[in-house]
Amino acid sequence: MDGSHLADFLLAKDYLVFGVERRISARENSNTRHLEDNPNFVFLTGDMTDQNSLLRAVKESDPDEIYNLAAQSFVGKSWSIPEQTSNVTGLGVLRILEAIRESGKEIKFYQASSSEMFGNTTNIQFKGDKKRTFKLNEQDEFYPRSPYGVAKLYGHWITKNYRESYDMFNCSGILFNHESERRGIEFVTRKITDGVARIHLGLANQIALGNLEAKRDWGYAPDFCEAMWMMLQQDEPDDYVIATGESHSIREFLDAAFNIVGIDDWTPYIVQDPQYMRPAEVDVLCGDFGKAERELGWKPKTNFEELVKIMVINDVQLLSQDWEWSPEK
Ligand code: F7E
Repeated sequence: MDGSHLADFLLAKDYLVFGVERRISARENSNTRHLEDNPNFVFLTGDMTDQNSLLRAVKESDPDEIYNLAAQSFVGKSWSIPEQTSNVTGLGVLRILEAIRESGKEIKFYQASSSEMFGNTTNIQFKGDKKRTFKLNEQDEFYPRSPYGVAKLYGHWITKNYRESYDMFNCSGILFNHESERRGIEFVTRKITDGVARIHLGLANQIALGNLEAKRDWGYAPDFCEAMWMMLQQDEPDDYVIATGESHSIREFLDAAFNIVGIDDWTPYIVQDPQYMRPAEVDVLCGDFGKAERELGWKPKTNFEELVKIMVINDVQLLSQDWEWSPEK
């Protein structure tokens, strides 16, 4: 999702963009299909677990900027594949940093850090006071709650460490949840908007979900990708929280999504399934984007209601056209 939005953004700024793609037998390219005929976009084959492929990607593209958006990014699955998650999401960052060092060039580097690194911080720091919304900033402590969060924390610290050790231009964006019509179907927002569209069109009659009480700070991915670029245009590298400053529960997301198709009471359509519960949950996340606003001049452009509307309408349109993903399309 982020790679395709960032590519669109950079291409509009006349960049020549190289996208590193991992080889898989069934290529899922619905988010990048529109880039294939663009003469300013080039696919390279690489893998975050393969140091030489990253060295070659840097050599072939000879870049001025590198954005690392690669990860095993699904928190829920990180308990099933903890080692692979650590290797890709954590050590993969080290491999890119090493490839940059090997190139001998000054290459600006952006690392996609995550609000999942804060994990349980809100509960610990604010003693679980559920009546208030606490906004986390760059100074708050990290307390990851999943193998994914732990791996992201490694990526965050190695990015900072190489900045300090080798004077590299490395920035981390601590991005809170960000979604779009290109979001993978396994993430809760898209799972809901796809399910709502199916229910609206008579194609399904329920959505199975896990914990409905969790609260997240949900922004719009294209807004957040602009912040990534802004970080690399600064004189000095630094780390920034990127968020909307608003937190909503899964229940509130359901309210907003069903409301768009004219359904007020969604309870008959939702079932709770234990398989979607996590061994350790992050109850609430809300970010303070004050530093990004002051130093980068960034703030979110799309609010929660607009985000939900974009996603629901897109899913209704996709399904109305009998759109079904297949590798040939
Ligand atoms: O879960 C709850 C779930 O999987 C959000 C990634 O981009 O943002 C994302 O991580 C919440 C959790 O995203 C279902 O328990 C309930 O509390 O959409 P999600 P995430 O885990 O917050 C961060 C910032 C990243 O860095 C990650 O890469 O929703 N939830 N029922 C469910 N979640 C899912 N996936 N499926 C359910 O059925």
